[in-house]
Amino acid sequence: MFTRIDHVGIACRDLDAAVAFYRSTYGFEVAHEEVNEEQGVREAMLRVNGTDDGGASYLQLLEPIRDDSPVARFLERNGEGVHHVAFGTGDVAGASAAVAGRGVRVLDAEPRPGSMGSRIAFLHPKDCGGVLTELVQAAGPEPDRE
Ligand code: CMX
Ligand code: CO
Repeated sequence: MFTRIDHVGIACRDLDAAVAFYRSTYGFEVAHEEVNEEQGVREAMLRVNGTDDGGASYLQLLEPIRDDSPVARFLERNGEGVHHVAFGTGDVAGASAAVAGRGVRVLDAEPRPGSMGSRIAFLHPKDCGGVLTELVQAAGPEPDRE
C-alpha cells in the first residue's frame, strides 16, 4: 500500500536560505515551489531520487506564512529541523481508512491538496511514535494503485 518515502518535511525560518544550503552543500535543485494557503506554508520541493514505483523522493522545505500555522508553532517550540515524514501511496483515501482501522488518528477526514497537485492526509504524531506522518498520493496515475 505504501511504496516510497515521498518526502521528508523540514521546517525552516527562511526558505531561500534553506534552499541555498541544500544546493551548495548537496547539489539538490528546486523541482517546484508553491504557497499552500490551507497549510500555511511557502515550500520548495527538492527532488533527490526517483523510486521504483514510478514516483520520486523529495525534501520539502517549509517556511510558515502565518503565525498560527502548524509549522510556525513547531518552529516556536522546537526551532528549525525535521517536521514530518511522508509515505507515498496510489490511493490516499483507501490508505487513510486502512490506517484509521488500525487505531491511528487521521487528522484529515478527507484528503487535502498537497504539493504539485498531490492529495495528502496527516496522521497524529502521538499515535505514530512521535513522528508526524503524512500520506501522499501523487497527481496523475501511479502504478501501485490497487
Ligand atoms: N512532530 C512530532 N510531534 C509534534 C509535531 C511534529 N511536527 N507537532 C506537534 N507535535 C506534538 C507536540 O509536541 C505535542 O506534544 P506534547 O503534548 O507532548 O507537548 C503534541 O504533538 C500536540 O501538539 P499541539 O500543541 O496540539 O500542536 P499543534 O497545535 O501544532 O498540533 C498537529 C499538532 C500535528 C495536530 C498539527 O501540527 C497538524 O495538524 N499538522 C498537520 C498539518 C501540517 O503539519 N501542515 C504543514 C505541512 C504541510 C505539507 O506537508 O504539505
Ligand atoms: Co509534507
